[in-house]
Amino acid sequence: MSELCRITDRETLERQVRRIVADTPVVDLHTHLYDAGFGDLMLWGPDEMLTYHYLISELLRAERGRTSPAQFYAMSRREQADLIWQRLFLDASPISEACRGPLTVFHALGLDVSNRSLDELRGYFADRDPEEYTDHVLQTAGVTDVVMTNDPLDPHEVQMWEDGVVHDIRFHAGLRLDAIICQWAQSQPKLAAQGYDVTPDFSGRSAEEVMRFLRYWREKMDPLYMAVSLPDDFRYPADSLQTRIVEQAILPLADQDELPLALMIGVIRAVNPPLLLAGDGMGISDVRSVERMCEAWPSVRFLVTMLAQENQHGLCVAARKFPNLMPFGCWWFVNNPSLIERITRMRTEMLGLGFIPQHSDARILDQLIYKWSHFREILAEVLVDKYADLMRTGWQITAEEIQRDVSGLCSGNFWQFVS
Ligand code: HDL
Ligand code: ZN
Repeated sequence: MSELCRITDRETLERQVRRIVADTPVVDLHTHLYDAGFGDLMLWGPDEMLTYHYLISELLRAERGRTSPAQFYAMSRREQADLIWQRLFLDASPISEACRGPLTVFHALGLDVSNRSLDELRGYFADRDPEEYTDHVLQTAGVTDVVMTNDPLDPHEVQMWEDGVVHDIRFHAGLRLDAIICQWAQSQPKLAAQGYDVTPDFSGRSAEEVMRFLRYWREKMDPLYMAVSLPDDFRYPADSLQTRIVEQAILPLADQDELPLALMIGVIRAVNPPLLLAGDGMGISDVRSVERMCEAWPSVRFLVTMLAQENQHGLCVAARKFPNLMPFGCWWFVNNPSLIERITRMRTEMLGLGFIPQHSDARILDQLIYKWSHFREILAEVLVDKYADLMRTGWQITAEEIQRDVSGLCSGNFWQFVS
């Protein structure tokens, strides 16, 4: 190894790691974003950011006894954003992670938040061209590619695909399965109406017909993977309808068509229904079910993230046992600095560099800026400590090796796993 590239002191190590982590482009493997080709499905700008469902749930707590969920949702988007800005940013310091996010975005865009004028901030976004702004946000966030969430039973989105939507190649499809797996009662009639021979109890030719339906949409969307959010009580094996659909249609398709399967496990939908999208909660899930799927389907590649912090250690242990299991991201209710740090430290200690540390779950384009800058800060600090631990043994690390490692975490591990 050449003398020139050895890092011999912590100060140099910190400088190099922070630079590399800040500058290394990422692939965002799970988002709810759409590019401008999808028209009104693309969400961006301050009012959309401020009415992110994470902020809606925080607003409704602050508004208890004053504004009901129904009253809030009856407001215009602008009125909702004005109320959230007033209550969560002006009437109290915006220290929650969901509040800090938009401020990070405004700051990264060079806007001055010190006078706290939402109308002035709105002015920056007026007349922006969505495609030009997309380039600016991706470049500012250091994101090269994102994976969308594409539901083949969403009539609005389906029409766009059927009409031949021309979309941005940086926005890859993720074939979403929740309507099939988790809402079969509602979806079965829709599939039957499209000519698929499927039954309410998933009997007869239902499994092969669901596979035929998903293969149609694989052709249409060219997804990088199939994905589903599963409830905390999902079990495998089990005699539940949900598990039968997974066992008889989804896993065989993933296996036969070599299409990776992303499992996001632990959501409890609508724990408080009037909150709508903001009303989902979480439960502790069963890692043994993940292990049994990985064991029963060794050639299927499973991307797995879990919603409960209590499941993160078990997921790391499971990943040590099953090479076809790739843990990813700090999802939703664990996407907070204190938990991201704890989870990422644990993953490096148990999986080395063999995991995908983060995804954004962004719903609004601008969020990419804060979700990734907040994460990069934490990743850098974890890696500095881990490389410093190595250096104390006499092991010498180079900037080139750090770049190699960080590129794997930020994109290489994902491309290698799904290709
Ligand atoms: O099921 C999912 O993909 C979750 O990410 C939900 O969409 C959730 O509402 C969310 O946006 N979490 O960040
Ligand atoms: Zn999501």
